[in-house]
Amino acid sequence: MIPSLLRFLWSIVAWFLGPILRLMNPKHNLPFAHPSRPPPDPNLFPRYMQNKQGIWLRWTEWSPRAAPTAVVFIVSGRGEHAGRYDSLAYTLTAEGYQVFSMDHQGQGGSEGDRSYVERFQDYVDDTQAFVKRIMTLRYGLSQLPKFLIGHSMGGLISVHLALRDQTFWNGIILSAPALEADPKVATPFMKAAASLLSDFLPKLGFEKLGVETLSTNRAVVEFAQQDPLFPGERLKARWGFEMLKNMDEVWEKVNQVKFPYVLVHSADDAICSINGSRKFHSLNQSSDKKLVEYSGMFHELFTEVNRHKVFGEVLEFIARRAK
Ligand SMILES: *[C@@H]1O[C@H](CO)[C@@H](O)[C@H](O)[C@H]1NC(C)=O
Ligand SMILES: CC(=O)N[C@H]1CO[C@H](CO)[C@@H](O)[C@@H]1O
Repeated sequence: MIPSLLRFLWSIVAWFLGPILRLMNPKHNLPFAHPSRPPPDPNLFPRYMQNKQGIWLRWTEWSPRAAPTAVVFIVSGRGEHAGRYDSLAYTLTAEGYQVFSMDHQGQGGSEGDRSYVERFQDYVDDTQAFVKRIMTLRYGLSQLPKFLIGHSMGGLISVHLALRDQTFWNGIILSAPALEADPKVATPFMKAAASLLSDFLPKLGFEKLGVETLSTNRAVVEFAQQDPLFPGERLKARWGFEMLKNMDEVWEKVNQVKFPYVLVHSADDAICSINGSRKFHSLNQSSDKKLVEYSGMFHELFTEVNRHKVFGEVLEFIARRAK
């Protein structure tokens, strides 16, 4: 009661202070990267690309021993970086697939304000530009079947990306996608407050998410606690508002979804509820779709003790469509 009252009073104060706060938090306050800045030496930093905002984004690739038979793009979740997908990527390269992943702006080895984005669609634009760049650089790969694997926030990015060009991808794999906020948290009042703060204090930090409920695999949690590239930044106002807005957009467009997909999600996921995945799956969209529910696993199915079961689903999905 008291926190919501304070939030409400704060919204009123913020309303009056708006013009001043706007000046203090300019909307297009670019991070330290700038388009006029010379690019890093490509010989020293070959795996960087510059996005439309001038931010340098780092990417990673994993190659199979022989000529690849399919190409897979991994879209990581909030605060993450490509290195957290080594185990999944090696599993894919062992099957003969070429794998790529780019660290989102504000995350991992990429530039940008930590855990901040001006517009959620900037993540989608960056990912689309990255895919396009790889397909141009490695012309041979563009002839191969293409797959997208999105985890958590990366799942939300992947749905938006796939909707832009549904025939480009041979299949989409969604792992615990962030499609729906907990209705107990995202109340209409909270949404209104988030909208206000997103305008007036976009970089205001909120909750800090712990890593304990990422995986039941203790080794993964302990590693995450010490990973300097995964520092567990506070959620920021603009980021939160943009997430909510883009989740809502999924439900407006869900009946347009035609792309083949497999959804993997655990009923014991405390970070992204399985409810969103069940709802997405129940609304008729694609004729080629599958939802696999697990229990006893947490949010990161790809790092779980029993991840081989999840990898099995992913490999089977790709193998069937990579011909
Ligand atoms: C998920 O759905 C169930 C059943 O409708 C509900 O009881 C539960 O509160 C929901 N959980 C979240 C996080 O939305
Ligand atoms: C349950 C449902 O709405 N099914 C529809 C899904 O889409 C196909 C093709 O558009 C329809 O034939 C089904 O009736």
